[in-house]
Amino acid sequence: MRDLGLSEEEVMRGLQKMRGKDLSYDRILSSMCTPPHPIALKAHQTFQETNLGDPGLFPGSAELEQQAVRMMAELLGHPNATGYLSTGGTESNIQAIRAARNAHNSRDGNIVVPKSAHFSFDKIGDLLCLEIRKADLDGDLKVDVSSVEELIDEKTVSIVGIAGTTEFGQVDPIDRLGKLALDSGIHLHVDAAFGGFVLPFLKGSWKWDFRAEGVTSITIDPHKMGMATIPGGGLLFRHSEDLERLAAYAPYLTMARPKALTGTRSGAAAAAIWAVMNYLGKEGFTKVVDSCMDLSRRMVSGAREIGIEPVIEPVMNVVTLRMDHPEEVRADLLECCWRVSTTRSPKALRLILMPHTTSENVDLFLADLEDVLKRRA
Ligand code: 0PR
Repeated sequence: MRDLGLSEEEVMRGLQKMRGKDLSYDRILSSMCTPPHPIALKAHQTFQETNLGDPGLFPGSAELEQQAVRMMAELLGHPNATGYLSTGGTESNIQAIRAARNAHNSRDGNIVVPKSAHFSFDKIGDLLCLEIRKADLDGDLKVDVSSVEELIDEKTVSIVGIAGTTEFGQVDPIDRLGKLALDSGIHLHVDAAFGGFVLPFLKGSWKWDFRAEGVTSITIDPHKMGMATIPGGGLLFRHSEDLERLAAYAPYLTMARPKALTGTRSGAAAAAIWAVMNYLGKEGFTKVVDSCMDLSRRMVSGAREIGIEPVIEPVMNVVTLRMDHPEEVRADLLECCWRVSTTRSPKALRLILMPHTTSENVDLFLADLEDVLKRRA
């Protein structure tokens, strides 16, 4: 650190220089994040100094958190669900599995996750000393329930289903997993980090949330399709005793039994989540999701016109285009300033059509993709 401080102008100049190195979102097709909704930014700024780690000092912020949790609980089909706002999908998944492990009271257990599970589950295995068993997928890239069943034994503390897989945006058969969990007397955690703010606004009668019997907890991320500021995550439990299993004891705080994984945590995130949900309402979110789905369909039909097929018909706003060497195509597209990602199996180019993407950019992207593929042919 320097001995003497800089002027405000010098600091700001230094910051702007670095900010200039960051990419703007418009040509990013690889991210599950998007610029926060303007109302989220305003809310965030207003609550920047608040700390939900000591909620008695910030009762207004704490009320916003409770109300945001209640809105999400209602969205997920169980208005009485309890939970808290986390830093994102990783924390929510850790905490859900920690609650399941504590309910099982075992220290050498296992969990069964789909092969498509997010890498946060590998961290969970390490952190919570659980064996991570990976179940096969079917031809549609949904988890094969019979494979899950085969992997369960008396040491299994939870099974996991994904409502919106990271790579393909697929939804596992949560209702069938729920029945299996009930029959086996174990938890079913649903990772809807991405799908949580998409699936409720799609037409169709999915049973993937608390409406499916046997679902004990759900991860839902406002900082992805919820358009809140980072870090904004959510974790909900069907039964309040599962949330209690996360409590620590801190008698000197204004809340003696905090449940979050982190100590100090941002009230600004709670304000941002509360603000976007109230500002947009179900009608506003439906428009956002409709538009992202329109763009996904536009991407797929444009790809078909240049001879590329999707791996699956998009269930959500994740489009995967099947090809042999997606990493090389990705590198070529980078030269046209497009950021895309790739999948491992089956091999594909992965595109996420987030609220920041426009139809003009989808068309420009498709034209560049066609050029890249022609050059490689
Ligand atoms: N569960 C699922 C299904 C996810 O897709 C993700 C993240 C998580 C859990 C973990 O969430 P946090 O990252 O909030 O802890 N999915 C994206 C991914 O890993 C996150 C992401 C977002 C990556 C923006 C890159 C990026 O630019 O691909």
